[in-house]
Amino acid sequence: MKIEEINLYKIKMRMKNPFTTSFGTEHDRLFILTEVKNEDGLSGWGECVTSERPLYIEEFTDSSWLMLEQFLVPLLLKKEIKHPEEVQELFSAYKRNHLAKSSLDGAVWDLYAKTRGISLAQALGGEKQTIEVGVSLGIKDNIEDLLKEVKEKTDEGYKRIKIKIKPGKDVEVVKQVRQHFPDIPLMVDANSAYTLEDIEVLKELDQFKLMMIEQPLTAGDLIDHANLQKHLKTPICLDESIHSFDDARQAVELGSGRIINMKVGRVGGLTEAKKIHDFCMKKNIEMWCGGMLESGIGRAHNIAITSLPNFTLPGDTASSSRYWEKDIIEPEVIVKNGQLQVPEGPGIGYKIDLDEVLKHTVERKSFK
Ligand code: OSB
Ligand code: MG
Repeated sequence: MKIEEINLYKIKMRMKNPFTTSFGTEHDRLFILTEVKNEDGLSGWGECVTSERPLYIEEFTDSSWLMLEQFLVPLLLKKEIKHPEEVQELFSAYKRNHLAKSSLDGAVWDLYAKTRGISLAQALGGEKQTIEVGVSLGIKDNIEDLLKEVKEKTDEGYKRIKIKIKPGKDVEVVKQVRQHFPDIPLMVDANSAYTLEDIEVLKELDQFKLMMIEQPLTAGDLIDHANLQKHLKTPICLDESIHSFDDARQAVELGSGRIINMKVGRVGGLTEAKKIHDFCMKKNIEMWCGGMLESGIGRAHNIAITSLPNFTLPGDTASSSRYWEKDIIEPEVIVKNGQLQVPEGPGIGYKIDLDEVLKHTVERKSFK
């Protein structure tokens, strides 16, 4: 297929509820949608899962916009693509900028699946028809609000609850949640808010039967995590430390954690995500699909990758309605009893609601 046209949409969408992590609170999502068109006018869609500020990762929405328009779009436009794996190769000379790269990589994968009349899940080699998901709960000002939300989400059937923690809002918070919900599958995510100096606090978390503790230490670190894992019974799950296949390989070799949170954007796209998946499967490293407060398009990509067999633990892909008054896809993503059906239609398997996309578009650029 030939990439005849690429459209970038900068989108601003208000979240139903603000989301707080150890690095700050988000009220609005400012992100980018990418649309790639082939010679038949067929469109593939991707999402650049950046935020307005570089708090989770060094990229931010305006940096990715520049990266896309100055470097990545010119490389892809007018190219003849036989297989989406070529996109990663095409972008490889430019360093990092994985969220930007992934947004075009994902759009090309979607387009490729559509040209073949198969689902994106199928194109990736996924076989699951149903996937299991949990939900990620932000830091709350008071414990009552958190307990209420845990109850609500547990009643809705989510397969596990993840709560965000930070220094000063950790042991006591987890203790309360455990007292009220002794048996739910529970985990915590620190978003790299601790150092090895905090080892005693982190060890205290061992008493709460947590499934895992996600990214306790610095983003990018593998060595301190390996050291910490030796002192913890609770498995460490890596998020902000895994940006590539080589990171995953080295993390496994060093023993930096026992579980990997896969975010397709963070590793630069579906091709790299699949490579990491296959490696983890061989090495018996469990994994699950993380979330970046995506719109329906990013959510659809997450569902497709989660259909691969080594996504053995519930991910963070919750219902559209948890985040948005109205999502930009049809139908919306609906979780029932903690389960999602993997769509069988071509590509991402959801229709894009273009009116809704344009309603939230604050900047737009077309390349032909
Ligand atoms: O660390 O997994 C994270 C949201 C934004 C940035 C980082 C993270 C998160 C979440 C929310 O945990 C996941 C979601 O519901 O999409
Ligand atoms: Mg995380």
